[in-house]
Amino acid sequence: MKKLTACLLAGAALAMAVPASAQFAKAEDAIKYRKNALFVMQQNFGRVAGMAGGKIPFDAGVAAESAAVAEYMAKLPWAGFGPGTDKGETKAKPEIWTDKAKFDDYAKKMQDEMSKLTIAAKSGNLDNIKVAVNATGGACKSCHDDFRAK
Ligand code: ASC
Repeated sequence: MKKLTACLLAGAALAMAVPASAQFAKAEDAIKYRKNALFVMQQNFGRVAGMAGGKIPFDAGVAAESAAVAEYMAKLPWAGFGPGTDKGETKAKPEIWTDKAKFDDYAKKMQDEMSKLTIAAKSGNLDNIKVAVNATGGACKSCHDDFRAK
């Protein structure tokens, strides 16, 4: 019994530490998962970008919180791009699975830029936030250009 509990706890800890190992019951669920993670990420990033672009009044607290949520969400979508999830309700191009290393590089670059955005947003300096928003948006765009269907 003790062993089983230890095993379950270790499994749970691993699942939390390594979201990329997430398993899904169906390919459809993985597709939904990655889309929803990207959606929540974009809503939070978009709010900060809106402030950087002067479309939304700048609120340093909201910017810092939104950037932190976007940074965390940026970790999640990749687990949903496993084998067999290339077909369905998705704009993901087949090249994601044939040129995985390039896709992974883009994913990492975006997460790195998102982390810098969190730091900039925490600083409360709007000029720093603008620079980081542009770099992050650029990382989103380059991946979309290569790997997202129109
Ligand atoms: C967004 C969004 C993207 C990126 C991209 C940046 O807010 O939805 O796909 O930023 O437009 O160029």
